[in-house]
Amino acid sequence: MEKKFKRTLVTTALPYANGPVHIGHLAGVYVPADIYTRYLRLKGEEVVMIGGSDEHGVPITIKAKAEGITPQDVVDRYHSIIKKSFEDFGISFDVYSRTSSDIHKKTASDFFRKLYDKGEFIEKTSEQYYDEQANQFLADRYITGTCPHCKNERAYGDQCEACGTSLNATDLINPKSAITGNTPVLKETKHWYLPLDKHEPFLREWILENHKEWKSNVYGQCKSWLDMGLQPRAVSRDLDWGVPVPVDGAEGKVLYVWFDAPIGYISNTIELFPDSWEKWWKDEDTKLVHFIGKDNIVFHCIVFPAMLKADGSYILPENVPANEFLNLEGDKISTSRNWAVWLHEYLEEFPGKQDVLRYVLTANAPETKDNDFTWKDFQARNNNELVAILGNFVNRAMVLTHKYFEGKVPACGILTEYDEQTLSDFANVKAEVEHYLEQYRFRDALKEAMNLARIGNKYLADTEPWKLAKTDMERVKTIMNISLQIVANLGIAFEPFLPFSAKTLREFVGLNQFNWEELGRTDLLKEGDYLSEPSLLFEKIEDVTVEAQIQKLLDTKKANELKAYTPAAVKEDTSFDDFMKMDIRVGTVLECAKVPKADKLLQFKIDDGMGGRTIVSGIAKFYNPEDLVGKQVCFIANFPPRKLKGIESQGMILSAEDADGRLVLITPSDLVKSGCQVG
Ligand code: B3M
Ligand code: ZN
Repeated sequence: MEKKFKRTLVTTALPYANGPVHIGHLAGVYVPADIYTRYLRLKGEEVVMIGGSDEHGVPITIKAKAEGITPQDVVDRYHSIIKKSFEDFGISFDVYSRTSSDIHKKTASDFFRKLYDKGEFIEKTSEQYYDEQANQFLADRYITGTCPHCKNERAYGDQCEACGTSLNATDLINPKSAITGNTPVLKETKHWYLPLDKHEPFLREWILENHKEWKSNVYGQCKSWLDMGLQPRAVSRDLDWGVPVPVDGAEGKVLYVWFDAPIGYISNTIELFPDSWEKWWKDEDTKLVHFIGKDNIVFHCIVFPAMLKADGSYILPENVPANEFLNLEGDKISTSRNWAVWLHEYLEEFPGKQDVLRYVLTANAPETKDNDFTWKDFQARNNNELVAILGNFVNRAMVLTHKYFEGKVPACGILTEYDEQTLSDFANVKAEVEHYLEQYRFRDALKEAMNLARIGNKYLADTEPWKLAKTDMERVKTIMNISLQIVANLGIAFEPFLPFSAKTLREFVGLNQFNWEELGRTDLLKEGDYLSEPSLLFEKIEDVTVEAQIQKLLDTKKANELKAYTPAAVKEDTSFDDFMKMDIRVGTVLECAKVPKADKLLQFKIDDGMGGRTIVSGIAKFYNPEDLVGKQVCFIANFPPRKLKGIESQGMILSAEDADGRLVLITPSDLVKSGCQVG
C-alpha cells in the first residue's frame, strides 16, 4: 500500500559555486524537480522546493588561489550567476540560499555537535601529507606526483586523470605540494568518522527491502555499495575554508563538504520557515524527495540518511530520483574544458527561448541512461514538435476564431461522434500525465502532454473548418469552440513543463483561474469570451543558427587541443654565429600555383628585392594558391638551389607546424620592403 503524505519537500542538489551552471545541471536535476513541484502546486498540494549553492570544499579554495582572490569572492561571484540562471529559466525555488550563510553554519555545526555528544562518531588519527613551508595539511587535490600505474607526472592525490585510476595521496611517486612545490612530509592528524558500517544493517533493510520501487539505476548503485561493505567515513578535513569543527582542540579543521552540504537543505528550509521548518523535516507525513545527478547517489541514499538516522529526529527520503548524465555532442560535459552550453550564454544567444531548452532537455532527459544533447536535435525538436505541432495548432485555432468570430469564443452546438471521440481521447491524457509524473518519468509525461496538442492538430486537420465556413457556420462554431477549449487546456497541461509558454497560452484565451483538476474539461471557456491577438508561440530555428553553435563547440575543441599540446623538446644549444649564417628575408608572393602531380607542393614566384626567385614549398594542403598572391612570407635565401619535381627551388619558405600538423606561413606583422632581412 502506498503511503499517503500530507506534504512534499523537494530538494535539489546544491551546485558547487565554483563555476556557472550548464544544460547538464538543468536536465539532470532542476528541470525535473521544477516540473514535479509545479505539478504538485497546480494540484493545490502543500509543497516546497529547496535549493542553494554549495560553497565549501577544496575546488573552491584552489580556484581562489589560482585567481589570487578569497574563496568568499569566488562563491559570491558564482552564487549570483547561478541564482540568476535558475530564475531566468523559471526554476521555481521557494528558497535559493547558500552554505556560507550564518544560518547554515550554525545548523551544520549544531548537527555535528549533537552527533558528537551522542557518541555517533569515532575518532581516528592517521598520517597525512603536510606542507611545512605553507604550514598546512594538504588536501588530496593539492598534491601532485607521478602515477604509479601509467607514470603520468601530473597525477593528483586522489586520481590520475591520464589513466583514470583513483589513488591515495601516499601512492604517488615523488609527491609535491601544489602550493609551494615542496615535497610534503607525513604528519599525524585526528579526524572524526561516521561509522557507516554500524548503520549498514539498517540501510540494507531500508533501501533493499523497503524501497524496491526506487529507479533501477539508483537502487542498483546502492546495492553495489552495500554489497561491497560500508566503511567509516571521515567527516572532517584539515582546511581553512568551511564550517569549523565545533569541538575543543579542532583548530584548523572544518566539516567535510559532503557532511555540511546536505545539511544545507535543512538550513535553507529554516531560512524559509524559521518557525515551522520542523514539520517539513521531522513529521512522518512529509514526503522528502531528493533530485540529484547519479554521481551524488551514495551521499543522498547512504551517507546523509545515516547522518539523519544517527540524529534520530529526522525523516528519511521517500525517493531519490537521480538522473544519469547528459553529454554534449558526444563528449562528457566538462567545466574545465569549457565543453558545455552555459545557461547564461544560451539566454544571450536565444533570448526568450527558455522553454525551448526546457522542452528539449525534458524530451531527451537522461532518466535511465546517459544521453546526448546535440544542436541538430535541439533544432529538430523545436521545428518539428514545438513549432509544427504545438505552435501550429494554437495559431490556427486563434487565427480562425479571429477570422470567423471576431476573436470571440463561439457557442458549442451539437457534438458529432467524432467530436465525442476527440474529447474522450483528450480527457484521457490527464491520467496519463499524472501517472508518469508520479513515477518521476518526465519524458513520458511530456510526451503525453504533447499528445493533447497532437489531438488538437489532428482535429482541425480532419474537420477542416476553413472549408465548412462557406456552407455550415453552425458546425464551424462547434469546431472552433472545441479547439479553443483544447488551447485553454494546453495552458494548464504545459504549466509544469513550459511555464513561460503556458502563461502566454492562458493569456491568449483569457484563462485566469485554473488548477490541475480542471485539465480535460471542455467548458473552461465561455461563449463570448474574448481572445487576445494571436502571436507566434514558437519560431523556427534556422540552420545558420545551429551551425554557429556547432562551430563554437568546434572552436572550443580546437582551443582545448592547443592547450593540451606539449611543444617538442628544445633542440641542443647552438651559437649566435651559427644563427647569423642563415640569411632569412621577407619576400612578397608574385605568383603561386599548384605543382602538377604533387599534392603537397606549391610553386612560388617571390619578389625578393633582388630580381625575384622561384621557391617550391610543401604547404599545398593548407592554402589555396590564389589566396597567397600579394602576401609576404619569410624565406631562407642562402640555401643551395635544389630540384623538386623538376623545378629548381631557390630557398625555403618558413612556416610553423600547429598542434594538429597544420602548416601556417610566417608573415611579418606589418608590410615591409621585399628583400629585407630577418634577424
Ligand atoms: N555540490 C556536488 C555536485 O554539484 C555537490 C552536490 C551537493 S548536494 C547536497 O554535483
Ligand atoms: Zn595514471
